[in-house]
Amino acid sequence: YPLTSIPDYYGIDALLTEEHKLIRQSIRDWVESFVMPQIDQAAQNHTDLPGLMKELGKIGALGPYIPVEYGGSGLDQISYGLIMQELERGDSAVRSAASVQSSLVMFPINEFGSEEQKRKYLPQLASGEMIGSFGLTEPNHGSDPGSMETNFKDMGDHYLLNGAKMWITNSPLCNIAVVWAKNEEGKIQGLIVERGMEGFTTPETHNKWSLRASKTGELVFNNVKVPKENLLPGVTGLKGPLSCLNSARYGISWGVIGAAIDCYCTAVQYSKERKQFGKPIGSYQLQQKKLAEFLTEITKAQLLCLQLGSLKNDHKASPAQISMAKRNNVKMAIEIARESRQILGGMGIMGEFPMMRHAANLESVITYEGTHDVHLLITGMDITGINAF
Ligand code: TGC
Ligand code: FAD
Repeated sequence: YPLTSIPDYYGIDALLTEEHKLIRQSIRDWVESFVMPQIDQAAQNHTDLPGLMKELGKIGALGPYIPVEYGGSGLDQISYGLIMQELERGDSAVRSAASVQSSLVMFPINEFGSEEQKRKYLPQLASGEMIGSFGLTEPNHGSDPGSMETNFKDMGDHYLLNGAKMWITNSPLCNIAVVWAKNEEGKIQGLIVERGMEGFTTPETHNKWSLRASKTGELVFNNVKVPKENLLPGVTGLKGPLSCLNSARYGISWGVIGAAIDCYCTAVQYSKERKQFGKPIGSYQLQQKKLAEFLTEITKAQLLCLQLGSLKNDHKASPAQISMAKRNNVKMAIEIARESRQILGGMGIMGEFPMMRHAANLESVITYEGTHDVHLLITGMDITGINAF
């Protein structure tokens, strides 16, 4: 099933610029030629796509909104969203790779880094020659990162870092990690830890049933000497890592629309071709109900993202607005993946079709970057002013 069509039921394309559409098309073409031919095997074999990060660099998918002088493309937030949508139409693992590199590694270096750090790391991260990871979650602190235990001490000419991070996308592959840790006053700060520093290891997490084409692992720090120039000077407190999450969660809101579209397009085509009781299954009301609901939900999600993108371009998107979009759209996508699989009957469980892969991937997406329930509580707090965590 080629990626030829995209539902645009409300004529939303009219609200995009020619540049947006060109960017979307170029990423779509790349997904078609690079991702689609190998993604099922990679997921089945639980292995990443070889050379993925350099490919993402070549097509401008790494740090699209980072200024050109640091190797980014200086694009707007809607372009970033459209890139994420097309990548996740291929697979959430591909979007994850781009999300982490762009929003969780390049973003904090660009926002909170020194001029030297920006010049040293950003161009190589933009080209994909360097792979970054983001260490916030710990074995004992996931939804509540403010209670993290990882810490560093000032030793005069360097910092001494101890602790461990868990569930870290691309940790086994990364050249650098942006690590959030507490200083001696218990305040959270960011450090850039480089592979090769003594005492720094990145064991891989095996046997995932989700995001199988993405590497996940730990970041372990055992008396790691981190040079003082590797501290991100521009931010202190939980708002540092949470600002990065705002950007990544925004990208996920768009990304999952891509996964939903892939399932929707496949289900529409199949329902017209597959005949039972002498008629295409798409002629039965129960199947039409599913398809009609998929398109309605995709359209609502597209409008949510487009307006959120405009707010973000104007620096007016609040964290709670981003939480609402992340929560709504991931739930929308996982439900479409599950329901559309049923439209394919037994065929729906096969690797030739994308539904099971997307549905399994979205189990991670509904959990990472703040769980479904955490985002609900963020909205609840925004409505009532009462923190229910
Ligand atoms: P709280 O007391 O509410 O806030 C502490 C400070 O942070 C500020 N803040 C924010 N700043 C920027 N953006 C946001 N979204 C912010 N939310 C809060 C807040 O103003 C305050 O600032 P200040 O100056 O007063 O100190 O914090 P809390 O400890 O009660 O926790 C709040 C909570 C639960 C919402 C937050 O911790 C949270 O979002 N938890 C979920 C954790 C999470 O999302 N982890 C994601 C890990 S990374 C990941 O999953 C990558 S997956 C990558 C991939 O493969 O795609
Ligand atoms: P917990 O926080 O233990 O939550 C368990 C359950 O309790 C959830 O349902 C949650 O909603 C619920 N819960 C928690 N607190 C409350 C409350 N106050 N009220 C009601 N319910 C509550 N992290 C990184 O730092 N970097 C990465 O690159 C990264 N990549 C990831 C990749 C994958 C594939 C996965 C699965 C995770 C990744 N994560 C990463 C971690 C991810 O962000 C966490 O898994 C997530 O934040 C949830 O934390 P937890 O798993 O510890 O669950």
